[in-house]
Amino acid sequence: MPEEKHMIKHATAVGNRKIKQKADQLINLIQENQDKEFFVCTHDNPDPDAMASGVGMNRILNFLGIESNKIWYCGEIGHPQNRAMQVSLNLPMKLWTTEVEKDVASRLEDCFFIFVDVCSPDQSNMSIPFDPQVVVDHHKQNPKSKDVLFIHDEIGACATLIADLMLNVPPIENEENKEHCFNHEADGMREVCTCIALGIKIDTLDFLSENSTDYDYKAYKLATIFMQSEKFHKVVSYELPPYMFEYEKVAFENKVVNNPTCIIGIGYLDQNRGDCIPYLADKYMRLPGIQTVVVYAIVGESLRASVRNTSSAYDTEQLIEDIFGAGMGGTKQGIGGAKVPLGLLSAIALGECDCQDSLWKNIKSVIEHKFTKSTSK
Ligand SMILES: [Mn+2]
Repeated sequence: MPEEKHMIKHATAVGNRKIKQKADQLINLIQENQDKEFFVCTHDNPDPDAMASGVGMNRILNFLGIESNKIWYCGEIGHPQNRAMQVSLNLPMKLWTTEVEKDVASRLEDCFFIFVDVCSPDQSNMSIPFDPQVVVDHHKQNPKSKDVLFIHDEIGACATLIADLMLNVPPIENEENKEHCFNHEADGMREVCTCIALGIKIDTLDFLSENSTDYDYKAYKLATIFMQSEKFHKVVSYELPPYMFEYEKVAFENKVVNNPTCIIGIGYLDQNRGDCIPYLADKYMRLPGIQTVVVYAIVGESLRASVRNTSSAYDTEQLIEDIFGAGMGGTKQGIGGAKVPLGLLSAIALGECDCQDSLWKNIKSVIEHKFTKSTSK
């Protein structure tokens, strides 16, 4: 291991030319704007790749002398694994609010936006409304604004692009030595490596996703050499709150299995227990023969759902649209979700009127009907 560490210290890149070409531009742009306030932002409901990319981008900024120690997001960090990552690594996730938005809007020319793992405020999963100056992303989409430095390759994880950028930042020389951006001995770098390893592992589904590449594997291997193994494993085998086990029972009793599909209505969930939905959706995908899962529940004032699909018989995005309506959800490689505000009916969901049972029954039959209709097209 020590030998490997020594070797890595002088490693220059993950090797992706698309990134090498953009690294200098990024550094110049950051330096030209060093007097501005930097906002590193990611998509709504950040996942491990989004968080890792934000952490790595902050390291680059700090290395270049820019103060930036937050990762801005909207939505929530809901999935228990995502929360485990935020908590065990003490990540500086910062919720974007209307107050922040007003404040920023009043001095927009003094602000510099960097988007990671998302490319444009026009996307349905990006609620921070300002156009970024820099985008680092690995998804298919392109930023709408032309006036943006777009650092992009369609590979397994955004964290891979970020690790590659870190390795491409030229070292800063002083009398004693050369300081590298990707220096595992620097403050906080072991946490950065832990995040990058987690982001890549989880976003590439352990390198099984269609778009994962050797670059992802190289960056992952590099990060794992310096990561904090204990924290890494704590996130990989994340703890589950006790209520998860209770809702496993509810799901087991309510499931409608029709191989290869499975749909499960959970009923009403407390606002802070919405994480049951993606958890159960992932779990039911492991039932033999199942290729499509929809798990839904009423959470607070919305109907929320998680969708998983590996079947080529239906398009996941279409399935979500058929059931929940256009613009109500999103998907990426067969993993998706939806959130439909209940509007007027919220009063019932919140228990202000006495017909919670019938509201649930009606919603359940509508969803099941639409699901059957969409999957038997
Ligand atoms: Mn990603």
